[in-house]
Amino acid sequence: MSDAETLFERIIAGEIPADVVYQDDTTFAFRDIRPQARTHVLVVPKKRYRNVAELAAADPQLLADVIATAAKVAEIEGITGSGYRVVFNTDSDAGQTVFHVHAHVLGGEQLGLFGR
Ligand code: D5M
Repeated sequence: MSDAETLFERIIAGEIPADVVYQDDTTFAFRDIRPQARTHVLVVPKKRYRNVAELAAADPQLLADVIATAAKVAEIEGITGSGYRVVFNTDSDAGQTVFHVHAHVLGGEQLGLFGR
C-alpha cells in the first residue's frame, strides 16, 4: 500500500496534522490542504473504502453518515444559506488521488460549472 493510499488513515490517527472541523464515531472532517473554494472540507469515513461505489455497496449506512457529516460541516462553516456542493471524485477520469473515499464540501463563494 502506497503512502497516498494510507494518508487519510494517518490523518484520522493523528499521525499527520490536519485542521479538523468535526468528527464523530464513524466520520472525520478536515480542511483540504489545496482549497478549491473559500470553504473546502473533506469528509471521510473512519473505516477505509476505495471509493464511493465500494462504500455504497458495502455499507450504505456509513455512506449516509458521510453525507450527514457533510451537511453538518456546511452548518458549522455557515454556508447553508448561500449553498454548497458535495463531490465524490471516483477513480482516474475524475482525478481521484487518495483512495480512501472522501466527500469534498465546497462553498463560501459562487462556484464554477462542472466538467473540464
Ligand atoms: O482529493 C484529494 C484531496 O486531498 C485533494 O484535494 C488534496 C487533499 N489533500 C492531500 N493531502 C492532504 C493533507 N495532508 N491534508 C489535507 N488535504 C490533503 P481527490 O478527490 O482524491 O483528488
